[in-house]
Amino acid sequence: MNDSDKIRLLRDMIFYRRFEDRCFEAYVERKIGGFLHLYSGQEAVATGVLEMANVGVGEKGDYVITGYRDHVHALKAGAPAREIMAELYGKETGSSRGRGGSMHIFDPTANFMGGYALVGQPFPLAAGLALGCKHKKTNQIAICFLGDGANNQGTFHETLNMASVWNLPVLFVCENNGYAIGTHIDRSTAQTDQYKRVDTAYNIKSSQHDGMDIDIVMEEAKKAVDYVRNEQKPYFIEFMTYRYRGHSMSDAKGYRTKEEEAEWEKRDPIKILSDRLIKSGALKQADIKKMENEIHDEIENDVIKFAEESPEPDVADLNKYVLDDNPDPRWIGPLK
Ligand SMILES: Cc1ncc(C[n+]2csc(CCOP(=O)(O)OP(=O)(O)O)c2C)c(N)n1
Ligand SMILES: [Mg+2]
Repeated sequence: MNDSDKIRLLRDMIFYRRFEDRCFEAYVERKIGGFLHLYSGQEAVATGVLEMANVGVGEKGDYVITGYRDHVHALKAGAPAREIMAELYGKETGSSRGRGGSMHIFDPTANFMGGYALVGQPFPLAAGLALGCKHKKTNQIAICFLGDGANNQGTFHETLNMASVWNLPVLFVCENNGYAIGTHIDRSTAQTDQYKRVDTAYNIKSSQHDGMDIDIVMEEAKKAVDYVRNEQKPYFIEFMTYRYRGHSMSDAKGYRTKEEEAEWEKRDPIKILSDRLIKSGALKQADIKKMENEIHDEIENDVIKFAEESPEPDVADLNKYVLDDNPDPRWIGPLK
């Protein structure tokens, strides 16, 4: 990968960090309501993995699916930032027409299949997407991102077993940030190395890597993506990472220490890549400052402006996207 690609990736990650910081601010201003789970600290995982996949090419590309911490995955998959922000604002122009909110970003034109509130829900859906790819022989794969906590759900075990038995082209990406809400992984999970839970039990190849260094993420993700596509088999890749903010906006982080946070922040994914690019002479500190300013302006003058100025959904449309011609007689139809 050449310097200009690395600079583009740095720009992506700075954009994602600022996007999320701006979400935080808009939430405090009560412009955004409901649940809001931010991804700051974990950017190298979604950015690096999806850089190695076939995304941003519309419906011929790979499928991407994840849980509720979903903004950055959707952005990197190619969903427009404006529409994601408008969704968070509950506006009609949002990616789910303002009906879904933060946890339910969905963009079929980017093959971004959501955005799910229920922990573990995307596992079987990812297997279904992969089964479709296999049947249609399209050479697409499904990429399922989920947290460490999700691996204690029944859906994880059921899906990994089926994916292995049926040789489904699905890449499971475990974002191990050490916590499920306020519960440290040591208190919830017998085998804390997630990749060890799948190789023997489900006969799926698996590995564990640093998730803070995007160069490592890309190198390992490339091998995993190629394996899934070429062998038509699942792979489970685990990245060790950290979320800087609380689980959601209502979390004061009382369960962890400032020292622990500071240790992880030393290995910030944006810092690692920018230091490397400065050291190699590809960028100067002033170039990064300029990039940050441009991103700041783009988010204010385009993304936020679009969300603020977009209309609210019309109350008359309350039932518009609710199934209302379901032939099942038990279906009572839309509320009158
Ligand atoms: C089926 C279900 N059970 C419980 C919850 C409540 N809940 C929301 S997030 C979460 C923890 C998930 O942790 P992890 O998978 O590690 O993801 P992270 O938040 O760390 O990204 C739980 C238990 C839920 N949303 N869905
Ligand atoms: Mg977690």
